[in-house]
Amino acid sequence: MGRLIIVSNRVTPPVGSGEESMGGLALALAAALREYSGVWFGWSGRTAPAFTGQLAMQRIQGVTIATVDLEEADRDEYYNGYANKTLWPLFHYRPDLAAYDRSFGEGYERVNRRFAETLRPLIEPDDLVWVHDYHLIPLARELRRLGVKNPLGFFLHIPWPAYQLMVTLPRHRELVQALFDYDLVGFQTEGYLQAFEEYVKNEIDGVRLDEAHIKAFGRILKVGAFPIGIDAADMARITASSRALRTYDVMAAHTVFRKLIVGVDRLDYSKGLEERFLGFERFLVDNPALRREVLFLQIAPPSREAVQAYQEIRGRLDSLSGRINGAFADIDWNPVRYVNKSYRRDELAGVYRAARVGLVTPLRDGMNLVAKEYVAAQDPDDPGVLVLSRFAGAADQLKEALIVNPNSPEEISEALRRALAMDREERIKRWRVLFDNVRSQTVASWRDRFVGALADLSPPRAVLAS
Ligand code: GDG
Repeated sequence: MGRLIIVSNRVTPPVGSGEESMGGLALALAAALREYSGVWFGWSGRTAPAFTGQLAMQRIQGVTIATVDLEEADRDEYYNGYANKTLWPLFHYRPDLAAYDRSFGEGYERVNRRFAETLRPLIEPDDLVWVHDYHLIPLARELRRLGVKNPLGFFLHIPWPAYQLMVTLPRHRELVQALFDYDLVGFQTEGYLQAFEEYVKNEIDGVRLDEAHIKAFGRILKVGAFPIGIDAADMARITASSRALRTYDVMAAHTVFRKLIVGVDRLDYSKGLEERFLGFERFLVDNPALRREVLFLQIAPPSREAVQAYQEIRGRLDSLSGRINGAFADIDWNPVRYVNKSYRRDELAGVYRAARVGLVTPLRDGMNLVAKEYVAAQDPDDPGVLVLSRFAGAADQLKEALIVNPNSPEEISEALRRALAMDREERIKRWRVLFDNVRSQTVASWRDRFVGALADLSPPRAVLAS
């Protein structure tokens, strides 16, 4: 097999950062690049007065990283525009938040073209190219225009929306057609793959040829569900690190005679934070006797702050947490601790382990890695309980969690009551099944399955005569 070229909007880790601040996904992709050798290409995160296409090449911990600067208009129209104001809300079932501005679509096409032109000289004949996420759907089309014949794979980290939602997107057909310039397209779950297939059947008259192939637009595309996982062994290892232990002790000291409920999410409307706060408030109202026995810690580092919907949700959460604390706090206790900053991975591990309940209630989520990290960080002899939204991709696999509809404050309240009352025996029983899943379906196996499927394009990519 040739080299592996990974393309994503941003190249994580942010240059110069230590491993403790990298996400599990970044670690896994970096490890793949060390193994297969290759290049990780993406936007530097910086803007320049004019686009030059100048590549900055660096070697960080055995991985070659190639980045390019964009123009301010690129950032506004492509990243903050089409990617995060149009596709993200729509794919997370929020058409009410989706903005359809022609300049966004133009910026999106332009940046994909620029990415392709800048990346083209780096691609050698035997390389496999693996493109990540909704920012870069048209990249394969642009690379093909430049004569690239290599196997091109695409993985969508977020949901694929239901057919009726997809057709609300202006020029949806062009976007879907662009996916057919890849050889392999991967989704997080069978459900998202089915939604994609439904679109192709209804809208293009496409057909599923077999388990793994869809024919449409005169092309045959290999497809599959590739549920992403985490490095469970690494999570267990960092849970025993000195910083994780110190964080655990701090949390334990703050919750003496109390049980900790924890949520960890980017500050994003798709994560269901408002609904979660309302569910917790409902729990306090419904269970006066249990009130002083709990502390709800929500860690929510801000993200995409240039986008208005993200500024608005921040304001609403500030007032909601204030309202709950105002109504229920005592001189020595606040029910909600809401923090808007990010923590190191080893600190998060300590927090997860100290929490009796992991509260993961997105309204929509491609997978949700926090749910898996929470499971991996638990003490096998005294594990906590995962409360999980049915609308997270992870709910397909983590069936022993307490599954809830995140839109229902009553269901959240009831699940919290059950989780807090659950005896050790049942907690252990459920956790073992969850942990087996998290331990066996890791981020490395996800990566190897995807790269394996891309390397093995049999029957080979066929461009049918129209
Ligand atoms: C997208 C899809 C899919 C969070 N706060 C801190 C921190 N995090 C880390 C978590 C976790 C990661 O960020 C978040 O991953 P999620 O999967 O929960 O969500 P998205 O960011 O929306 O990711 C999602 C994922 O892609 C992978 O395919 O699962 O559905 O939306 O690893 O731990 N990490 C650190 N400090 C924090 O404060 N260090």
